[in-house]
Amino acid sequence: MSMFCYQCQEALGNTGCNKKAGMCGKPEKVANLQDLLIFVLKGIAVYGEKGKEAGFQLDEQSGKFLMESLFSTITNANFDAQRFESLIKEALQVRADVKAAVEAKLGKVIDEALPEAATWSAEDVSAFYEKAPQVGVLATENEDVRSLCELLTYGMKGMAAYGDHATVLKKYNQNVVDFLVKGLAATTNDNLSVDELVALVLECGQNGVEAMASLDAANTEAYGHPEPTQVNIGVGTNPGILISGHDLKDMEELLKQTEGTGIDVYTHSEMLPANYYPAFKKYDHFVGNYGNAWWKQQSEFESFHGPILFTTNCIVPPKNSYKNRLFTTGSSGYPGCTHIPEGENGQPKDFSAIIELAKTCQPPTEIEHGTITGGFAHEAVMGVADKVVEAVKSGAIKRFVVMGGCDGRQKGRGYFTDVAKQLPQDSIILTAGCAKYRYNKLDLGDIGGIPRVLDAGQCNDSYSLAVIALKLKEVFGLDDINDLPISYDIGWYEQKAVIVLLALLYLGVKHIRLGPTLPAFLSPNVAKVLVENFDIKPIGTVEDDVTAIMAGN
Ligand code: SF4
Ligand code: SF3
Repeated sequence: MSMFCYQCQEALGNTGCNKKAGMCGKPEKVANLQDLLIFVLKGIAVYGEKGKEAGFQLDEQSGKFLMESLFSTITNANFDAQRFESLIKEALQVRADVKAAVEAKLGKVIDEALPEAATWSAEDVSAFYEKAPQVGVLATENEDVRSLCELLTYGMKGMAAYGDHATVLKKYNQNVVDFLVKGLAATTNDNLSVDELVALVLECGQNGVEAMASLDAANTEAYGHPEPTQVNIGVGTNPGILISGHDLKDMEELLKQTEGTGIDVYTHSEMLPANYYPAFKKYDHFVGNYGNAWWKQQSEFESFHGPILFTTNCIVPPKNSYKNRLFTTGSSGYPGCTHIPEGENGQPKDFSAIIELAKTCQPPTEIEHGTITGGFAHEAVMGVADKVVEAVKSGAIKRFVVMGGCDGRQKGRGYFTDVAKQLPQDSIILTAGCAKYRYNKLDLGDIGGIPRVLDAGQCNDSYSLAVIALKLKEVFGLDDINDLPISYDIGWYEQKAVIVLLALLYLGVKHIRLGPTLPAFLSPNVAKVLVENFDIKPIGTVEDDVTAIMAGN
């Protein structure tokens, strides 16, 4: 077997990608290098855990490296083998530095037997390629232990991505990094019981809440609280730059650097919520959103005509027709596409190459026109809490349905469009993440002025939905979050959705429907634990699910 990866919803046959490339286009070489990188990161964590008893913590530079590296391995973030080769080299150096620092702190040399992740070393890059196929997911033989370790690892990847975004905005969270060390080290411990691994998975959810809270604070302190907004989905007459992904700092820099250049800026996919922030709305050349969720990018990027900047996932392997217009930055990367590096000495990133290219491009071709509504993060919803509570008490709102998460290519995802259409007029959809593109252009009306689709923002803004639920629980004087008139019907695709799911489980949310398929990495026994303890269930037919949701099941 050349590669094995089952971390996302598109895993081949809902079992695992094991050919020359994954369904996402990730080549075998990159998949294996990602496995090796995770292996070495686990080695760093083993030393970090050893030092814990003496009060050792990873310093900010190493913590940042850990988060960036995990983030790079998220589905559709980075397809560049060379980037992974250098990350592995750096990880081996970080591991050596952490080992030395821990030994200094302990005042002794660590000489006990350690997992191979902490001791393996390589003379050169060719050794990476020899080792990589031996340290993948299938190296763990027991399928339940493998399943729990991977659930934990994927949750940590999502958490690391959110932690990385917060760090970019100067909200480095040591607790998040401490948990990454604990969790990664635990996956090398063959003596942990299934119960201990389940407890770690929930602790991962707890730290996921903390990572999302840090990111929420980072985003809102830097750019203000999202406001209810009508976002233009048509185009202007100037050439444009399209910005995709989740990194708002890149958004800020791009808007600043394009001001007065005659170039317009448009958001794509998960960058849509940037339109809701006061700090960005003030720019006249910020025209609106172009296109849909990530998976339609091959046709939409052709008709956009201008450069596209990926700040994070989700990249679809580009067509040659626009590959020279595709740029990456941060944890994203694609071979043959220009990568914009960090600025030197704390300076902003330099987007001038993208701007110069944009000046030579045609304006975008309009593919839609009109507006979409969003900006209902916790502050905006809490601002009208009285109205919401009154509508629930009067019976005007019977149920809230959280339909956040990811979108994807699978045909079965039409389910979410149909559920949105068939939910009765007295229900409200709460959403976050790119899952919303399945229904955010439908005219679903409002309830007494409250739109029937309330979009909180990006997938990380699922935190807002949790804040709203906890606030409503308080207002209604309930003891159990599950007594609220809220149902969860979540679409998932990649590992950011895994941490959102674990965060919800940690908060005690039960009866979550998950689709379009249950994760391939859940073994039958682990799936059983989730069903028995949390009543997680796969989506069913649209009719049955709408009926059950409205009946509170
Ligand atoms: Fe397959 Fe998903 Fe892994 Fe890509 S990320 S190789 S589609 S399981
Ligand atoms: Fe979407 Fe990739 Fe997950 Fe941030 S952009 S939600 S899939």
